[in-house]
Amino acid sequence: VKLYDFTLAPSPRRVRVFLAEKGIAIPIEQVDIMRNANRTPEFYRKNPSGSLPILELDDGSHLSESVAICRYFEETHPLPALFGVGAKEQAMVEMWNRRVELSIFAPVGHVWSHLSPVSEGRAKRIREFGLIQRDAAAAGFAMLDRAIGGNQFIAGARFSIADITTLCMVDFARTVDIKIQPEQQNLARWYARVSSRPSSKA
Ligand SMILES: N[C@@H](CCC(=O)N[C@@H](CS)C(=O)NCC(=O)O)C(=O)O
Repeated sequence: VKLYDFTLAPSPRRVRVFLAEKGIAIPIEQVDIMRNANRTPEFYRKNPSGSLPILELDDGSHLSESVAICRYFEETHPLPALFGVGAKEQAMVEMWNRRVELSIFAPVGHVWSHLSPVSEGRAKRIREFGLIQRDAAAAGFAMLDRAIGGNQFIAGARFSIADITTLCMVDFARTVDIKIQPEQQNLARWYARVSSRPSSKA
């Protein structure tokens, strides 16, 4: 197997952190998406959407979507369980992972695309849309802070892919100046806990 990755991008990082938590080491090839190295006919054959991460399997087939890739490794290396254990916990992990992806990660991505100087010239931008998405991301941070409460991890007592998604989102959000607010102490404690794990360096 081989992972197509771009170190600076948050989605492939989700897979790198997941692999680090599992103790799995695989070959990694960098693809510079800022230079559109992913927008080639050859690359579209690996993933029609052209986005990273992509996992190349030994039979020559390709998997994309970070969660699908993580699910593959959850099946091949079940321990430690990162998608929850048992019906309720697995559903909680799914709930939080989707919630963070759809209601926070996506707006942060839109802020990057529509407002960041780094993404200027890549695609049509609408400043007003970016500002609305910035508010949506901020509301998402407040929601997360309320939800975490005194829990150790996003989906409850066990570290999961929902923590990985949130970690990668929070770090990426910082690049567009969306930060954990001083009053969001639950979120701040969670961030300190999760970013001190060795996997966060992946
Ligand atoms: N839902 C996808 C999102 C993938 C995605 O948006 N990847 C970005 C990097 S974070 C990318 O490759 N962007 C470059 C492009 O689309 O040209 C996943 O989780 O894998």
